[in-house]
Formats: sequence, C-alpha cells, structure tokens
Amino acid sequence: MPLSGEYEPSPETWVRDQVELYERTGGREGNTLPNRSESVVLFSTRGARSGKVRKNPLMRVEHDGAYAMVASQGGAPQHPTWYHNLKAHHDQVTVQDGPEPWDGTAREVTGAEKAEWWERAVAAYPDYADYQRKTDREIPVFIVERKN
Ligand code: F42
Repeated sequence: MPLSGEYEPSPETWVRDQVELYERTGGREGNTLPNRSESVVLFSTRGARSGKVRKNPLMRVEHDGAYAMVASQGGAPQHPTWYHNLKAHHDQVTVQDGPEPWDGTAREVTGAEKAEWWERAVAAYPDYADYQRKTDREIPVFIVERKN
C-alpha cells in the first residue's frame, strides 16, 4: 500500500522526473541512474516535519528480500533530509522495485551488520566508496524489511 497523504515531489528536477517516470511505467523505465547501468529502487518516506509523503530513488542494494537505503548524498557533508524522515517515522516507508510498492520498516544498521551491508552497497555501486572518502561523516545505512 502506498503511504497515505499528500505527496510533495523533490525540489530537485532530476529526482522528481525519475520518480515520475519510474511510477508511470511501473519501473520499466527510469530504473537505472541516468547514463549508468546500475539499478535504482524507489523509496517513499514520511516527512519528519511536514508529514507529507516524500519519494526518492536510491541505488538498488538488495539481500534476501531486504533493501538498503544508503544516505550517501554524493559524499555531501550533511545527511539527506530523508535520513531525518526515517529517524522520525521508521515504520512508514515503502519500497518499489518493479511495478508494486510494499510496506516496510527501516532500521539503521551498525557494527558488523553495517560492514556487511556496506560491502554489498559498494559491490552494487562502487561510487559509494568514493563518497565515503569525500566526507567526514560516516554514511548511514538503513535496512528496510517487509512488514508482517
Ligand atoms: N541519494 C543518496 O543519498 N543515495 C543514493 O543511493 C542515491 C541514488 C539515486 C539514484 C537516482 C536518483 O535520481 C537519485 C539518487 N539519489 C541518491 C538522490 C536522492 O534521491 C535524494 O535526492 C538525495 O539523497 C537528497 O535527498 P534530500 O531529501 O536531502 O533532498 C532534498 C533536495 C529535498 O528533497 N529537500 C526537500 C525540500 O523541500 O527542500 C525536503 C524533503 C523532506 O523530506 N523534508 C522533510 C519533511 O518533513 O517533509 C523534513 C526533513 C527534516 O530535515 O526534518
């Protein structure tokens, strides 16, 4: 089930457009990073302050049906805003990898579990390693698992 409430598209045109294309085609188009081969997945979160529905494509990092959300933001110094959305509403997230979104629960991983997922993330998208070198912050990783 998609999250209920008002959807507020990203102020970033390329992000907003990719979300629109992915949703309109059920993930048949807009399913890679532009001009790259690596796959993306669509995530919806609940705005920490606005309560609105926010949607972000992120790189596809999947293992045993769970999906990582890597808060890399290209190695920028601050966490992306959806990091705060997940901290505020960890049980309001949907994952869309193909035509149908499903409801999940997110949790930030740490320690050995994070190290395993970081390895998977870099295997899926090697640029993550460069992003981590670029920034002093430790890039957070959340795992989303299906509800019920
Ligand atoms: N970003 C990543 O961090 N990791 C990825 O793997 C990744 C892959 C990717 C692939 C394709 C693509 O098109 C984009 C990709 N991105 C990736 C970019 C990603 O989708 C986000 O654009 C990026 O992480 C930045 O997210 P952001 O939420 O910081 O974006 C800003 C520009 C934004 O949307 N700001 C909104 C605004 O109106 O200014 C606020 C959005 C929001 O959620 N607000 C909350 C609310 O309450 O509504 C408040 C949040 C708070 O701070 O409390």
